[in-house]
Amino acid sequence: MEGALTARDRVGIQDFVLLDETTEAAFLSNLKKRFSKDLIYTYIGTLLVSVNPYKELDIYNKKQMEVYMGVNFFELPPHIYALADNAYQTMLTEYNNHFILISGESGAGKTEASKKILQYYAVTCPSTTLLNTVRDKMLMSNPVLEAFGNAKTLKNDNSSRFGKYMDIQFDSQGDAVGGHILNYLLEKSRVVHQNHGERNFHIFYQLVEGGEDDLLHELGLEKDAQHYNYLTQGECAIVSSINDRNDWKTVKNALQIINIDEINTNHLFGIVASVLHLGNVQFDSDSKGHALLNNNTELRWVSNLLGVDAQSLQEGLTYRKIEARTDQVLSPFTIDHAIYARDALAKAIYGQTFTWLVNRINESMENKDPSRKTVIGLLDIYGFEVFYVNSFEQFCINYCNEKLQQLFIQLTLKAEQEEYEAEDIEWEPVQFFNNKIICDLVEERHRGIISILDEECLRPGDATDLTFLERLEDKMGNHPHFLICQSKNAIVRECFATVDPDSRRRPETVATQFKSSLLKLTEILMAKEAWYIRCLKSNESKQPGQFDEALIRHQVKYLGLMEHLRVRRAGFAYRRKYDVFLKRYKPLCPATWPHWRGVPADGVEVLVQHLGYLPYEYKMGRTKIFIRHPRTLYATEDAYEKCKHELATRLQAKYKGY
Ligand code: AD9
Ligand code: MG
Repeated sequence: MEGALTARDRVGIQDFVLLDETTEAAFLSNLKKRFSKDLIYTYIGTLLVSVNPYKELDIYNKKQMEVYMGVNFFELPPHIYALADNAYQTMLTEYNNHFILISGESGAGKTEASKKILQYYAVTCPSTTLLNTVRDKMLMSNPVLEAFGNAKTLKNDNSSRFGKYMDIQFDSQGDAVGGHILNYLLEKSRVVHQNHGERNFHIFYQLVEGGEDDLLHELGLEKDAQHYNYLTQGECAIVSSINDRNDWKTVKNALQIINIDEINTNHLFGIVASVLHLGNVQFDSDSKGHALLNNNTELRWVSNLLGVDAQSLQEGLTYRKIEARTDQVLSPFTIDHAIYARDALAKAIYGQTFTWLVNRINESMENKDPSRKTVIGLLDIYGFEVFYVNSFEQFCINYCNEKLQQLFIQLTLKAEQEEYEAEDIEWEPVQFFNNKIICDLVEERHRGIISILDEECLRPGDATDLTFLERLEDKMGNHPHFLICQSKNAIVRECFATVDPDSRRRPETVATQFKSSLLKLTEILMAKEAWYIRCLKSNESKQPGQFDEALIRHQVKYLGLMEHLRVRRAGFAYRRKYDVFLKRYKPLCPATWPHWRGVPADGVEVLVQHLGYLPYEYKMGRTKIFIRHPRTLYATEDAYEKCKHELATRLQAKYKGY
């Protein structure tokens, strides 16, 4: 009977912690029920699970933002705005730094989530005209970085091909006063090669499709993507979900907002065009098998647009310079070498330009006010991906995802359980799969894949993909998680080392640099309070309303959501050191206000007894109080707000006459 259905029957449960049973089947059934009602968000405690709906939902607007502003987390239906607001409110009351880790596989909705959070802060934080410009810059950094750093892949029409960590800086009033972006390893190989069904970075198509006639004329470009070798390998220059012409306008406008002036904008498009021309440079072979340029036109455009000498450029593409004792000798390339040199140049130019853009964006968002600030960091990286053929990029991307999973495990499953033990809280351990073994396989010194790769790259002589594979098999063929045989990698060539001419140190390979940058990122994140959004991909065909149960079950499993739920359910949602808890809430009890003379733990016990906490609602640890449900804390917080208000009114009345 329809009328007898409870809200729980109709829309499922808003927080998995409240499920009757913690089986995978119950978990999936709840997720599915909610998804079918367009309820894509569900909590596990304060963790937000999000399922990609692949359709526009009317839940992201100013009105909705206002509903969630300053409201306690569990009082309203789950929403990404609630998580954003809760992190923000905690930052303001506790004056500490936070980060929001958004994870999930390629196409699960991470980038969309990070944009929604940024929009939330842009609209809801208090503002002044000056600060509005900082905000606009933060918002507009997105279309620019997406144009240059995102591309259509088989998994996602707008796939991030770089990792991004963005700090949003707030002053003590909660105004957003600045921002800073750290970017991670752009997938440069895409500039010169795309798999079937994939595209190059969006900006190339935007320029060719949307660029004004005058501009294209100046850049020597045809208004047709089919004309360019670097744009046609994937055979899908036109994508129905992408409007390159409109995006072109958005990007041009965004470049202005982030303070890239006209001269630099022209240089920027000149570089993009030069890459397209470079891709059309072709070589013939002379009778000795040496590479010759078959036509000078494209090369002249490149030299023109980059402002470099055409002769040197041509020599660079067809000869290797060998430094003899007193002289330079030119040794001719074969066609293969020439193509390799051409592609390497295109990738290097594009990669450097991307870094340049990130630096400009950072300058434009820089916080000019030196006073103290707190930050909320947003982490949106490339999601886990497995293709038919996987190369060095997938290795790096998936390694990055394993590292973040390790961080999640460290902070939630491991640290949480260790804390209960350290605080003498009675606890039944929850078993979980620790992926540290996989991270070690990749990054361990001397024995990990990256170390072996380094050795091969730096070994003089005849290192090839095959010798690398042999070394791997030699060293770790018996390792239970050795994955690598499937990778048809161009690794050794990709990893040519960058040498610092002033340094005699052993040069670092791309893989080692990436490993170090991830290590630094982990340190940045570990120093902050964490919030998690776990994005799930609903189906592989990007269709609205399709809930592919097997696909989702798989993600629930590898993201460790069931284990997280079990720890959350058995554990405590909130904990604070006794002195911190007492300092805040002591006005709520006559025995602790204005001063508690004994040790803080006793004061807290007196205080919570006075507030009527039931025994199962909290536990007293060695140094902290643990509170099981957030609603207990919220009731206390509400009482505190009321009490503060009454105290202020009383003080006002008292001093009115002075
Ligand atoms: V990747 O690892 O960068 O390849 P993401 O970032 O996880 O991936 P993205 O946010 O780009 O995925 O989402 C992919 C597509 O799903 C978007 O282009 C939207 O079409 C769709 N999407 C994702 N989230 C939402 C949403 N909350 N509402 C509507 C969404 N559509
Ligand atoms: Mg993305």
